Amino acid sequence: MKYQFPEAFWWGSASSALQTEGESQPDARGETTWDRWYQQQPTRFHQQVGPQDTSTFYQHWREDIALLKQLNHNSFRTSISWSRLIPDGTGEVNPQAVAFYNNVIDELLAQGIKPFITLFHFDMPLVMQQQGGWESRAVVEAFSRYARLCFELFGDRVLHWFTFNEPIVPVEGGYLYDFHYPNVVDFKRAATAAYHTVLAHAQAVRAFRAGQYPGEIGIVLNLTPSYPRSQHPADVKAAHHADLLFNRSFLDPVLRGEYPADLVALLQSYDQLPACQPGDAELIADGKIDLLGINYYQPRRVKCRDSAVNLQSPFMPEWLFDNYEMPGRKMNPYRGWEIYEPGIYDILTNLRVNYDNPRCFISENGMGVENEQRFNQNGQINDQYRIEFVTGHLKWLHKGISEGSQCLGYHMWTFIDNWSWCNAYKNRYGFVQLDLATQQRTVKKSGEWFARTAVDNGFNE
Ligand code: BGP
Repeated sequence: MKYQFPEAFWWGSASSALQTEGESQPDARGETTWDRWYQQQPTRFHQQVGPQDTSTFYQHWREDIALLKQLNHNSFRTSISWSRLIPDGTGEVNPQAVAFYNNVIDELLAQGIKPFITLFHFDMPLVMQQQGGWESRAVVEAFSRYARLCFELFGDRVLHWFTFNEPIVPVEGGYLYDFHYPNVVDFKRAATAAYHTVLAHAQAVRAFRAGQYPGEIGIVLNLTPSYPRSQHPADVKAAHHADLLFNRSFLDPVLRGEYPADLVALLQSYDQLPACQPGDAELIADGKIDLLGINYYQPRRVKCRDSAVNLQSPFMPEWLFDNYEMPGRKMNPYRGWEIYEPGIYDILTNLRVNYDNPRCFISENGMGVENEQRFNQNGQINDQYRIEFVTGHLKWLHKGISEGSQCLGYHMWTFIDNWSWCNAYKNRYGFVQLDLATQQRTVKKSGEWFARTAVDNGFNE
């Protein structure tokens, strides 16, 4: 069967500034929370590799864009580093950063590759974090100034903007589960940070609309469909709660312009609602997007709690549900995440049926592999597993499109193996293998496969 995709489908991949750029000396960019955390606690990072050890995109941008072209990308997402552009978050603009991002954008366009630009991909300038990070309304203001500056500088050429990448991840990581700075565990503070992120997003959208820049603006959300263990009402309710907290807390504001009433009621019942101010509801209503990026890696399996919660302990999401290890689920043996290809179709169907079928695309999907070097044959990584992973997901994506979903493209995570936060280089995801020591790049089998698929706009099976 031929899986043919719509005309002008976006084929490409995604990456981010901090994970690839390098050049993190004080005169090149301001410190981020990651630089500081790594200095303080290097052992929290896999093999103690920190954010300075990258594929050095800051130097190799021209060569890497040539590789993107070789892999027949017609689009590519990366982020601008706030701390490179404005080292202290609010003050002087760094002219070297402006020149660098101009070079990247111009070269992408010269090679026929649409630049998709994210404004915030986990890399909070340290100064902004010291002023409260997303818990602070002042930082919300600062973000919208930074966003406006990016639209002014690059908006004549960048036509696809994304305010945030996976905004819930810094909230979960930084305020609930201790895998991002500032390593706090406090639900109310998490809820406040999440709420202010939504406000920051909406202010940036307002600025974009007010400036009448060409192109469109969206956000990238990691959506994890929540499947209940059974149809027992208690399991179904648990899955609904997980969905409210981890998907709809961002999805509803950006697509419907408001929070789900049952999420508000739920948080209120546990006294966990963040403080709001007059005008917030109007601001959130103005934050509706033109384009949704969907990151999909794995679903969430949920069951009701088997034991009562200790009401003396601080509130946590796990009061409302338990994660469920479904027997027989298909696992990625090299990363430990479930592989469930129909999840991508379920996301599209949910958006089509319940959210008025928004314009969207898959902005990340990918397969992480530990010790991938073991699959090296004659100097090339033979990653047949990754080709199967991508085809499996593309088939379900194709089905969603054939039923009417407005899914406009598919971007893989990621282009070149990159530094991945606390996991550093533990799990490799790239189409291109990176030798960190020599900086040599070698296209993997999956990269060659992707190049053919992009040029054929589909594949046969
Ligand atoms: C996504 C992030 C990426 C990247 C990826 C891989 O959620 O957007 O920035 O980190 O996950 O994650 P890991 O290396 O933990 O497998």
